[in-house]
Amino acid sequence: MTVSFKGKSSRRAFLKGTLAAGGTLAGATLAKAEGADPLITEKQPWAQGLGDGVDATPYGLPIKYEDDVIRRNVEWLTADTISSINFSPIHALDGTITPQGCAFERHHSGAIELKKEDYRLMINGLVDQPLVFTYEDLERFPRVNHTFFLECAANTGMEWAGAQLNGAQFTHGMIHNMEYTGVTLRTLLEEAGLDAAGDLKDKWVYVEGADASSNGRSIPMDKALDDCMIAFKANGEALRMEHGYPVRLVVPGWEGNMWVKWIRRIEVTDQAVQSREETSKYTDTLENGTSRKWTWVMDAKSVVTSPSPQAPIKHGKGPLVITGLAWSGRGAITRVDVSKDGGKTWETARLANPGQPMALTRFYLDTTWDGEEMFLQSRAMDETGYVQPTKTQLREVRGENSVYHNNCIQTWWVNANGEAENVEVS
Ligand SMILES: Nc1nc2c(c(=O)[nH]1)N[C@H]1C(S)=C(S)[C@@H](COP(=O)(O)O)O[C@H]1N2
Ligand SMILES: [Mo]
Repeated sequence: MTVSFKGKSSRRAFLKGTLAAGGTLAGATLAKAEGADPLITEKQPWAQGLGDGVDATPYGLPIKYEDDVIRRNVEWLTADTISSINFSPIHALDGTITPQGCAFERHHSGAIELKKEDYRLMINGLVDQPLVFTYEDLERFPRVNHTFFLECAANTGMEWAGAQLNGAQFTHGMIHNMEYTGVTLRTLLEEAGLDAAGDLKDKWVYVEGADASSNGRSIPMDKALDDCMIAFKANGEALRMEHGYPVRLVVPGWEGNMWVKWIRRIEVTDQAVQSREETSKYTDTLENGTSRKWTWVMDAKSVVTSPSPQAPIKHGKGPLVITGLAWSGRGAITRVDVSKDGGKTWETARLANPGQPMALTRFYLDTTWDGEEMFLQSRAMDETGYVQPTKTQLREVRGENSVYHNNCIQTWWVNANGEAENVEVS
């Protein structure tokens, strides 16, 4: 096995560590008090006075001890922070729902402030009756609730040429998973009437946002009528400004770029617009220089979120919870395997809950760490039978000219101190 470290490519002999558990799983000292613990035996300051009243924080923030669990950007990635991206702190989250306050942002011309009163959504083109909805109009259509992941097609895009960024937040954090409330796009298209469009099979909708970039994208009518949503709430509350307040488009399982924020117009057309965002961007250049286009679906993918470079093992050998996230734009995750030896052997992880279509799935491997180095990987499978590829397999098909749609298996090298680093094995 060849291991390549960040920024360099060195050969390392792979330690054939005996991964057999040391036999002391319930590690005798795991929860046993060694002596008098003042935190148990002494009355603590927080029990000697009163806490905050209920009016202290009308809208709460995370407690200050968690203030490192925040979105972060990588300064050298973009020229400025306006047309830029930051990353969800997935290494520090658990479960599957991403709180809006730390869900990654991607803007092409910055996040805009748009009041509900000033909000308009227009449907035009090949419809029976062009319509303009206000925000209040949207609230009067039957509502649906669904949880979906949004992954930017560029997620993991810096890793094509080699291990690059040191942390799950940076390699895989262009993703979030929220419960959306809104109306189906079908409901609104049918309100405008689609008879004028004739045969719907070869029709498209062109969607654009109210921001300066407009971020226009063409979506096949099939998808528009299938499961797209016009959403105004996420995780129960209004969308945050940075996620498209007051209304965004939800395109389940498809690349994040199509999820137009501050959506202002939907045009029914008889062909794709071939906009900037679907020609010069969000296409995948292959080894021979030609580019794939219309690569809308996000293929199955997974990552170990802990341990990982930002979440080292601090407790030494013994019981260890390995955890991570898996997802597929083609349906539900059915199985996730975890390897500790760079893909030589695999153990099937426990799914915290049965996989939901096009939503994040949490997995756990409850294991025993023998204190030896590990080459940690996870491998997702979805309901179509698709198996997440290794980096080598992905490169065979895609070459190294791509930015988008890198869904290869990730490796963390965990050393004997429990520290983890982004590496590549082949
Ligand atoms: N109007 C508009 N919509 C947009 C964008 C944008 O810049 N403007 N960025 C797109 C991209 S590339 C992505 S990945 C997602 C990011 O959504 P988020 O900021 O809520 O994470 O929004 C998409 N929708
Ligand atoms: Mo994106």
